[in-house]
Amino acid sequence: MEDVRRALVLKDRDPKANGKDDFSKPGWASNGSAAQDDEEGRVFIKYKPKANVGLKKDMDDLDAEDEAASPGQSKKFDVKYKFDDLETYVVIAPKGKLKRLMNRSKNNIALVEDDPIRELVVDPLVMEETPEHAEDSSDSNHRNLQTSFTDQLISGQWRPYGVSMVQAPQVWPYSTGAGVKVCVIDSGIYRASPDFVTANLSGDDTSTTILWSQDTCKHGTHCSGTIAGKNDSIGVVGVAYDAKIHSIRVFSSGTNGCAWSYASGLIGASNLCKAAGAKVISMSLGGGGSSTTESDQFQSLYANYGILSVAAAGNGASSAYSYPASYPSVMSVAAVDSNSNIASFSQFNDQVDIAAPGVSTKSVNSGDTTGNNVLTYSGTSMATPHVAAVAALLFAKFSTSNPKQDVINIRNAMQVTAQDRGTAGRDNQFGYGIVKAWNAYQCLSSGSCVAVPPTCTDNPLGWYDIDGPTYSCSWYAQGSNCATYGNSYANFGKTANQACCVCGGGVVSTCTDNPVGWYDIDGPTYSCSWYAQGSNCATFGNSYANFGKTANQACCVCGGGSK
Ligand SMILES: [Ca+2]
Ligand SMILES: [Ca+2]
Repeated sequence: MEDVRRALVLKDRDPKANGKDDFSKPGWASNGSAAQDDEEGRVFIKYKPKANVGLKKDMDDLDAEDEAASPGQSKKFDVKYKFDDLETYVVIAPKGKLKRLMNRSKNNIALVEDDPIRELVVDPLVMEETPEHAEDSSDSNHRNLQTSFTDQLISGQWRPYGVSMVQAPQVWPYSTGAGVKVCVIDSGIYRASPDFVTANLSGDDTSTTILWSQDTCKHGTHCSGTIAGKNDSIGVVGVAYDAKIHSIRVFSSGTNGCAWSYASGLIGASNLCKAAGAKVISMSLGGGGSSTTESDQFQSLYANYGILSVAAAGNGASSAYSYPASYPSVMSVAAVDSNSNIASFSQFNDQVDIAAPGVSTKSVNSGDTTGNNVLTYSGTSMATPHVAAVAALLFAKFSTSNPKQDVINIRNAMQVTAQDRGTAGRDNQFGYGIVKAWNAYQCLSSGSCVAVPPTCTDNPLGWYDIDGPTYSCSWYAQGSNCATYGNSYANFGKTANQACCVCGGGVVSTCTDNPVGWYDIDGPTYSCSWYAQGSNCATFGNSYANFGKTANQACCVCGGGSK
């Protein structure tokens, strides 16, 4: 039954029905010269519903044929990951062999795209160690309109200016982040630092040699210290000093283990964060290539699991997008200095959500056994954990039995109560402004920051244009894509301007999925978006109930909901 019901809709979803090879988008895949066929490619291969067995068989068959032709010389498909929720393999193989697979297995393949590089987002020119202590506790930092903050040395412990700027001390009488787990995907953590509460640390090793509890790069430890440096008489105090840190080390190569990783590594790490029960994922990293697979992962974590992902906007001093920050489901964090001015390096674009302190930020120094030899770094990397930690303060106090609503409320509260800077209202440098924990706390306490479901949604949800899933409403919402292409490339009977209200042309709906984020008993793939496609609602809408509802009851967009 399973195979039948998924197979029934293949015709509707098959991009070949449009006469186009949706999965031939990567330039090398369709245009590569013969000379490039021997180069290795690393790609996501998304299979069609339930087509994983067929795809794997085609890979195995090709391997066997190549081995027969060149015994001992052939290069096999190297499967790095299999992400069941995303129905995706991550595969390394010569590009020529990948093209042969795409041709042979085209009935099984929904999408092939490159697995892009992700790097740490710290400015190496402004790293310095700060061993000396100078007492300064003159600055009380209690007024919202205040814009200048200083590092204070209080009873032997630094209270970095950023901790004061984000209003953490005002919230501490009510929440210190206790019980909330923040997952830090980075270069590991120096677990032995006396400035961490060892019992609050956990992690996952990504190999037998890449241990979460070590950090030769110092970056992950610095970010973790901003979140959960112990409140004592040494080192620094973190924004949410009782929060738990779950460390996943994805950077291990290059000088000091401080080089790059892949989007697929990030997806794998984020799955470990989810499994560990994290409410927040902090990612002080990014890269320029967007990925449908990676975007889908963070959207799923947000909408289906109530996990807030926060990432660095980038240090390129340009308007370039950086991913994962620039996906709509991820909060993109810009950096400001101790005077609340934008950092010269901070990237600016229409995906920036919020700003936080990230210039000359003091935090824990990996390898320092005293806890007092603190390290000063600058970067949107340093801004990111400030926002993650503010979210932890709020999750500790305002979590309910409805995590999907909680995450919407908490993100909304941080954005609407941020201190506006730069151009009045939201702008591309600061986003909504500088995150302020006490403002957000008060707003949530009063009930006035509870987010109402959006009155306007993409219709149909999950729409993408005739060239395939890459060209979704999220894609059209970026830059000038709507203005340039919004009336072309219709699909599912609608153009982007008609389908995608987020980019200004869409349909205002008074009907929302209920509950938001519903999916059927077969898992998150079979969401309201999936049911909204083709004839899925009509065919399957009364079966596969989950969360006490069928698709027709939960998904108004496909005809069964609370219109
Ligand atoms: Ca401390
Ligand atoms: Ca502004």
